[in-house]
Amino acid sequence: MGLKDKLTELKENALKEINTAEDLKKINSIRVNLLGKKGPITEVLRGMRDLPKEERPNVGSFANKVRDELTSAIAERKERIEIIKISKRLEEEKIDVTLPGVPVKAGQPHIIMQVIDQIEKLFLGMGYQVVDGPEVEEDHYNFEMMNLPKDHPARDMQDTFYITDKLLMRTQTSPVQARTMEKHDFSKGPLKMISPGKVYRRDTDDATHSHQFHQIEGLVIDKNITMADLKGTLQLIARTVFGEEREIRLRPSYFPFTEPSVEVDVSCFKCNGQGCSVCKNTGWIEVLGAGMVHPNVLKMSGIDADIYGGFAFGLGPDRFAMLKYGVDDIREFYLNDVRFLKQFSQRG
Ligand code: FA5
Repeated sequence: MGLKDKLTELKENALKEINTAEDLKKINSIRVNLLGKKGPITEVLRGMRDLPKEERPNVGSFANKVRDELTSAIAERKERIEIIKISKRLEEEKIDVTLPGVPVKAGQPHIIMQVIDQIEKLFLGMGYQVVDGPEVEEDHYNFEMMNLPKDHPARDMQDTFYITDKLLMRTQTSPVQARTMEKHDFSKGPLKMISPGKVYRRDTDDATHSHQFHQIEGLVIDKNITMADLKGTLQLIARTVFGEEREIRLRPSYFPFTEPSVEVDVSCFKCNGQGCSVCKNTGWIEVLGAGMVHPNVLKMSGIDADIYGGFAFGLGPDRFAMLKYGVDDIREFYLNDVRFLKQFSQRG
């Protein structure tokens, strides 16, 4: 058999093998065997040495043609195998859109935030602005502008985390009162604001006290504001958050920045006013302090106390949340145990 016939036969057999190869591994091994240095084509070409000189170019170019044909047959087959592989995968990985979905675990606002949101909504509806203040506060705003000069004995009412002589972790949201009053332009109308946020005190943690807790400050300054406006506002807050059934009481109290001052208690959720360990046997839980803004506070913020007056309050959303949801230990709010928190889902 001549070399050309040998090559033709080899090509036909190789093409059969190439076109029936099922995977890339197989096609790669065919390529190496067929076209490699020890492969049959190289072998045939070696036989050219025995051919007469004039026949060599003819056979040589035929051999190159065969090699090119096989190379492109291999490339085509390779591509085909890839396509088959992809369509097989697509077939296998088809998504069944009728299968039920995997539920996604959604978070929710913390129970204290839920109370703050509720109170914010109530006040926004009455035209109050919501104001933010810094948690790292100046002694000047936290105490002095609130009518608590240095060495005033009432500073002991709020044991303080000091950072420097002049800087502290605010013990109350009341400094936002001074910050807002200083900036207010009364030609544009009365001042009505609330300010929710975190406050810090060196209190010993127990069932109703935490060293970090929340307050919502409220402040209204205008002409002719009376104690009756304050009482009506406090009653509205209590009814909105707790419903009609829970009672509130006002007790005379003292704050350096209000005169007169009151403290507001809500009847204990646990014993319904009978007295228990949560309310320390009083039947009541203190939830907020309030009063008529002291003239000194107005004056220090540049407001004419002969024309303007108002009321202020500072309520504890943590205590509100305890009463509203029947939580008998404030520390639960700060442990962030998901099993506890998810009991109060807004989604029901
Ligand atoms: C004040 O902080 C005043 N700034 C409130 C105020 C504002 C009075 C404006 C008048 C005018 P007091 O220290 O009582 O007041 O705290 C207010 C409320 O914060 C309390 O009624 C209580 O609900 C809450 N509270 C106080 N200490 C703690 C504590 N350690 N843990 C949790 N809640 C607390």
